[in-house]
Amino acid sequence: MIASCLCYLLLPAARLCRALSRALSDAFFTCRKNALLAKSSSPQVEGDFAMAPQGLDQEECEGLLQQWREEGSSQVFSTVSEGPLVDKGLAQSSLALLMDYPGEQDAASEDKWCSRQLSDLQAAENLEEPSPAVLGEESLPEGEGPMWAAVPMQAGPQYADCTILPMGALAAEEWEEDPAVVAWSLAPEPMPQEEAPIWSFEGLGQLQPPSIEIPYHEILWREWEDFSTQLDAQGLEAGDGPQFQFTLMSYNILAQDLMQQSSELYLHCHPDILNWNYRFANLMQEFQHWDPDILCLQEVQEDHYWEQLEPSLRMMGFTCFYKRRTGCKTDGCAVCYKPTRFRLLCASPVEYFRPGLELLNRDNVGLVLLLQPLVPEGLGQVSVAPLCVANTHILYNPRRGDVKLAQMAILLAEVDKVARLSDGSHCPIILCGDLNSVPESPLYNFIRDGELQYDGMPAWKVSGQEDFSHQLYQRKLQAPLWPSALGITDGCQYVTSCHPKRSERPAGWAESVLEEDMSEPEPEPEPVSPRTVGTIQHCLHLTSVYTHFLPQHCRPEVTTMPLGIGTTVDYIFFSAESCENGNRTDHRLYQDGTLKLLGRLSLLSEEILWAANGLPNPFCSSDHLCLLASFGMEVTAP
Ligand code: KL2
Repeated sequence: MIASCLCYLLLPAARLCRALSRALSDAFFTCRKNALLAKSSSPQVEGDFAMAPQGLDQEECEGLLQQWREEGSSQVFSTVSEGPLVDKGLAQSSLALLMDYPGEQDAASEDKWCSRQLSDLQAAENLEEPSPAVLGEESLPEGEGPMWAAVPMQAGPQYADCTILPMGALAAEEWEEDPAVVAWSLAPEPMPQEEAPIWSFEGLGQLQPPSIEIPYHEILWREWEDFSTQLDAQGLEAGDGPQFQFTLMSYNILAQDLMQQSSELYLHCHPDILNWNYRFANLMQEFQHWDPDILCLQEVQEDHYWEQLEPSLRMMGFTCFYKRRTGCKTDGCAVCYKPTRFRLLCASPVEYFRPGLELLNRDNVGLVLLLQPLVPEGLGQVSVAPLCVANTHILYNPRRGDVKLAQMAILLAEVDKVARLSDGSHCPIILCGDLNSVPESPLYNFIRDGELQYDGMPAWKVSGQEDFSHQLYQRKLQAPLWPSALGITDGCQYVTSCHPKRSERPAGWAESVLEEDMSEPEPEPEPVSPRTVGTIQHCLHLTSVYTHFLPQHCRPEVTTMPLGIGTTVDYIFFSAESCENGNRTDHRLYQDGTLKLLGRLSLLSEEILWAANGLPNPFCSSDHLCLLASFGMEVTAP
């Protein structure tokens, strides 16, 4: 810890100077955070975050705050925003690359969404616990202006104290009343690609409306990495022939209840930025900003889902599915997709809890959807394979790698079932979520390599989160990892013969909802072999969108920052074809298969997040970063 802090102190002076100039405009949060840090009883928190607030003493802060109150924040900000906007050009061009689907948001297609969504939601109604008057009946106000800004107009009692702010400029009075402004409303607006001034930074001052500068989106700027041109160069035909392209986001949004239960993890945050209404508005802005076609969320609190997230996401054109954790946990996973881009074939909530089984006595869940890509009409008579999307939040407990592996095995078995085609092969798969395991850990390697020799492995080793090697008692993994009664083979497939028909399944079993008739006999699973005692396998060929390393910074990527320690636990895995190299003991090599990775939103390093006072901060409203990737699927003649 001390070494990390020293390392941070020695970061190049240039970054500190830049951060110093930003600190002025961040005076309010800085001030309050310093005060909080001074009170903090946790030396870890103090050590890690002490560097973030730069250069202002208490008096200066109070002076600036006073000025803010007297003059309105915009004036305060405009006086400190004159520095060179170094990253702006990159910002603009990166955003522009995401604007792949012009015309989707026109009025005609909105109409189409509505009817489509209704029928999908009616399907959803059968799937989950009945929701409090959210599905189907009630009429939502037609949004004029930004789609989700209309949400507060629904103001039933549940919205009474909701301080959702509209997109765009905020009036000075609003700033005075609520300094916890929605930071995303100040982020640069996406621009069409041709207008993006990628060639020069100088002219940007004029191109921009007189903007209020908040430093966070500069510090935390995330590059869009475009691989489509590289694929072209390698002859991997990303651009050849028609493709179905889509973007997918995976995001642990930090359930409010969990945050309050572990409040000691958030002492570095200004209380206002931890307020759910602030975070909700900010998260919505982030969804809207990146505008994914598929959104996989973790730590979605049930009341927030039904009362705020689902209605707002629906207004943004999403159809949403939710699976709450079992037991008394109040959060769960959601998968949302644009019905303009996909048609639902199947939705399968997955519970990992098995009564009476100690290995599976935890309340984590997953959610698997099978989606049929809808090819644009202009492409004529062509077809695309269905896409299987699995989202999960695996157990946190760093000691219980055994539980994590068993949870993953259940998810893989469900994915195998949902994604299996009539010839025994699998359609393209995306498996994403918060796996509470680090890169190159046994659990991670199991997903990537399709095999894990676990026998004798200490349970804490599985996730790589923490080192418990010093502990006297260490739970060891022993074969078999799970009892045969679970009905899952060590190849992570359901034992078809033990598989009760849906109607015979015990109460509480995760029920599949089939929109189309998929009840024909299930094809035999592709055999996974050879079987070795003490080894588990799976036959889905998966590889990670992210490489877990930032070459330009020579630093590891970070997806979350508990107590200032950056780590990767969130992933987007996708189907990639393996290139057999003749030696099965080597790591398999992968190339993109029917799913081509076209781009991704770069992650950040721990050091960069320190400069923004860690996570959450006024700009990023979760303790995780979102993951975002763009894929292409081959379109074939039928
Ligand atoms: O690491 V997480 O945060 O993916 O962001 O997943 C879990 C943890 C989440 C759901 O269980 O709650 C957090 N110490 C710190 N964080 C915890 C703990 C704990 N003991 N238990 C749960 N969480």
